[in-house]
Amino acid sequence: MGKERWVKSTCAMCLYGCGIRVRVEDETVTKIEGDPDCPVSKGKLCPKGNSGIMRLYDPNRIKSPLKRTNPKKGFDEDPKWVEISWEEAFDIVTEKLKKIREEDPRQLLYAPGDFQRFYTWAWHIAFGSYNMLSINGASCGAAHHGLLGILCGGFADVNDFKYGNYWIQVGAGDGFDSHNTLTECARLMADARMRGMKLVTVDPYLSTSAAKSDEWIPIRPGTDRAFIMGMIYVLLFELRTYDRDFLKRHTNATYLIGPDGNYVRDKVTGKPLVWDSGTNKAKAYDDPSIKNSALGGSYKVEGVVAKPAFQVFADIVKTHTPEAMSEIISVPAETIRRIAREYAAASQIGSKITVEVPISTPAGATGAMSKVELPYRPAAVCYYRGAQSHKDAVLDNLAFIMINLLVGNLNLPGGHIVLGADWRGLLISPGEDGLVKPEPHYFRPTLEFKYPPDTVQLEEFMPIGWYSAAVALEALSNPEKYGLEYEPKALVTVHNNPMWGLPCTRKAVDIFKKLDFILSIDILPNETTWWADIILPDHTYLESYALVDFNNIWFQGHSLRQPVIKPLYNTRDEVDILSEIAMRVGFLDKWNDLINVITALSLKPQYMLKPDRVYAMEEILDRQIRVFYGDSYGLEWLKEKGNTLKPKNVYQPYGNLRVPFYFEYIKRVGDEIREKMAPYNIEWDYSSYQPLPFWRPGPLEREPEEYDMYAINFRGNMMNFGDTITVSWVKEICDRNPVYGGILMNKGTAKAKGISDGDLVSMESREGKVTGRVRVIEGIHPEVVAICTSRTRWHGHPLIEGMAFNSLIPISPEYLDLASGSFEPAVRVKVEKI
Ligand SMILES: Nc1nc2c(c(=O)[nH]1)N[C@H]1C(S)=C(S)[C@@H](COP(=O)(O)OP(=O)(O)OC[C@H]3O[C@@H](n4cnc5c(=O)[nH]c(N)nc54)[C@H](O)[C@@H]3O)O[C@H]1N2
Ligand SMILES: Nc1nc2c(c(=O)[nH]1)N[C@H]1C(S)=C(S)[C@@H](COP(=O)(O)OP(=O)(O)OC[C@H]3O[C@@H](n4cnc5c(=O)[nH]c(N)nc54)[C@H](O)[C@@H]3O)O[C@H]1N2
Ligand code: SF4
Ligand SMILES: [Mo]
Repeated sequence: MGKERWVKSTCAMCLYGCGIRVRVEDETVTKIEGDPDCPVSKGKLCPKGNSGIMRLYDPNRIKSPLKRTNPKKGFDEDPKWVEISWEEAFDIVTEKLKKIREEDPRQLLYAPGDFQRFYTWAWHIAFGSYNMLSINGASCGAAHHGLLGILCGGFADVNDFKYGNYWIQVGAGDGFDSHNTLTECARLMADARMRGMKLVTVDPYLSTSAAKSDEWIPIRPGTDRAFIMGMIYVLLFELRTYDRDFLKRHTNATYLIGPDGNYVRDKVTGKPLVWDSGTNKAKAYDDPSIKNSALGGSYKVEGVVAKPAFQVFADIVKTHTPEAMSEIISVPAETIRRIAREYAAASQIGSKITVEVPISTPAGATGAMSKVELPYRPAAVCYYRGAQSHKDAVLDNLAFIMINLLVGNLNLPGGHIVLGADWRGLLISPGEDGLVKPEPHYFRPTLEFKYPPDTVQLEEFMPIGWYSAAVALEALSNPEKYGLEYEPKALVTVHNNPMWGLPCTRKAVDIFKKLDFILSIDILPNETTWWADIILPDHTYLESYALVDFNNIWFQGHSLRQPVIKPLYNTRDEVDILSEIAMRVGFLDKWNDLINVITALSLKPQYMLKPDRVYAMEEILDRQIRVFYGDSYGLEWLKEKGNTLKPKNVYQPYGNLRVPFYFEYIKRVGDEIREKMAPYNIEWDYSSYQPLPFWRPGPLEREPEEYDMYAINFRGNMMNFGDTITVSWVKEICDRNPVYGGILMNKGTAKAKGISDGDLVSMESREGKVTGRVRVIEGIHPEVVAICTSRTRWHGHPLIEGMAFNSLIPISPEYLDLASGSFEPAVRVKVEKI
């Protein structure tokens, strides 16, 4: 054995960042372990993290800049790559992008995807374009992130593992497969289950979570909001169990709503009014003389008949009986009732608990703890992509927010924990009318309305929306309809695979075909790089730097990624590449400026990047660390230490500010944008700018009957998107696991269709057709076929063998939510034996 050393670093085999230690022998990586000093990984890693060696040593890595020599593009056209020098590559890229920037910078489309270096998501803004062709965020959190931002300045969420006793998991893989940091959540979930926490999973497919639950509720895809509305009916009308004190003191549920759906305001002060049933008078919401603010009833105030927001909601809920919802979701009404009863009982409304909480200061966590008494709400609903990323995502998210708010469990021990995305935590500041200030866009300011729009994703029309490439597919297919007055000419992708990840592959292909120039900055060949003119190879995470602070649940601080060996090939750091291009094309000043703001260098002007120099990653990080931790620290200090993570307080961060129960802000924003767009006669759907949730059928319910099945796809714990299937060790395990193996179909359904395990079938939707092999299983809803993400990759890398699942997904206004930018990722199909 040669010389051995261990290097601390941070995993990047998924978007999170567990602390790792890496063994290097003779300049060869021979083992990756969890770093015992990292409070997230605590010395353990998930399978993806363990397999990182094979990412580094993947023989298919892009080893030097590549130039396409076959000008014809298509999945059946070999690009005929030739290796070129960095100098030649930069010359070509510079010439193309310079011309475009001089002509009209909006002609650039950008597709970023690096969650560990979020400032790369803003590079195109420095270039002069806001155009986004990455689907990241839009296909999972288009409405989720925005609504949590409006609720309490948040971005993501999870239930409280530590104190929860009853966890309802709807369309999410927390603790088992996906969503929040797997290593950490699997450990916390196991501890909670050992402690006796009950787990119920609502999922059309017997996911790992469902398999490990006390109860699995197989639901029809895209109908989860109806399940939740049915539960709410039971809470309000059958059990009459909800946290009245929380609703009155911490939300706007008592604010009076007029017939127009707006707050009824005091004529003089403009403050929203509530009804004081103690004195039978309307009073300003913050009037200290209020004896008992009313949640129910109807009152004549300021010349109109007004109702407390809670009553307005109760009136909506009235029609959502468990019987009515049962038909929609294909789950018995009695199950909805029983789950609602269990949830209400487990919530322990009115109870308190004394817990140890970390002491945080505005500068960050201190590491010290203190004891506090807090309301105790040990039941919560955890939900993510499967539950709410659908056509009606705004309404879905409102329903899920409501089921948690009703028992008053928001950011309380045992309850539902909303989190910020990075080192800043929740973005909480006082807003209007006693509420937290709505922050629909965590990462960048909202674009103002503008016609004609600048962005292909029509961001200017969507004040609470995500920058949604799904909307871009629609707009670029119908540019005149939306007033787009230019055509995109180039695409730059960075750590992103839009040709795979975008829905409606046919439309993605149309866009790619029309582009003059595609640059991909990647490490491996994939569906997107196949279309590139130039590929610039990045280092892998084991060869590069990053200061990781993304979306940590219980800890605040940073974890350092550093090279554990010298780069194996003729590769360069992705950020260095972006800076070099910015310099050559002539917008380095703007790019450095954005880095200053996004990485917080601007907090200490002496560390800000100057406009005229390319800074290497090491230099940027060294400055960042000094800004956060003081002048005498820096990169060398953190290389030894690995991380600065300390426990953070997640409980009751909103203090005395209220959170919305009635999302008056969403309604108001909808009214405003409708008014701004009216003069331009743009065909647009404003119907999801709602203050409260309700059920209405979506496109899945409207498809022709011949498409008799629902197709969905799911992540497995081996998968990071479709990405890790290219890691040979992961691939080997997946190949042995039948549920990663093909189109999963229920045994009874297969029998009725004359299909057997292993049969080749076609799967056809209104939009497209694919073929694949069926795996017959018991654990799936009889109307559903499910495919693991690993099998939705189909091209580019030798280890990939799957079907272009996304080519089945139609995109048109019918399938889009034009408030959030969400789309319907489930699809109605017919499945036939070939
Ligand atoms: N291990 C791992 N972790 C990850 C990622 C990863 O790829 N791998 N990706 C990250 C990203 S970007 C995201 S968006 C999240 C996604 O995190 P999750 O939302 O947890 O992941 P999904 O597998 O997309 O969906 C969760 C479950 O929803 C189910 N489902 C599908 N349709 C429906 C439906 O209509 N109703 C219900 N109730 N369930 C449905 C699927 O069967 C699946 O079991 O994970 C993040 N974390
Ligand atoms: N069929 C299907 N489509 C989906 C989803 C799904 O579950 N199924 N999920 C949707 C969701 S929620 C999301 S967020 C998106 C995710 O979509 P993407 O972010 O596009 O997904 P990835 O597969 O992670 O693609 C990232 C690409 O980055 C490259 N890469 C990996 N490591 C590095 C690196 O260190 N440097 C560089 N420069 N490149 C690297 C890999 O080649 C990989 O193909 O997909 C969406 N689309
Ligand atoms: S959860 Fe993500 S960051 Fe942690 S070990 Fe697994 S792949 Fe790596
Ligand atoms: Mo995602």
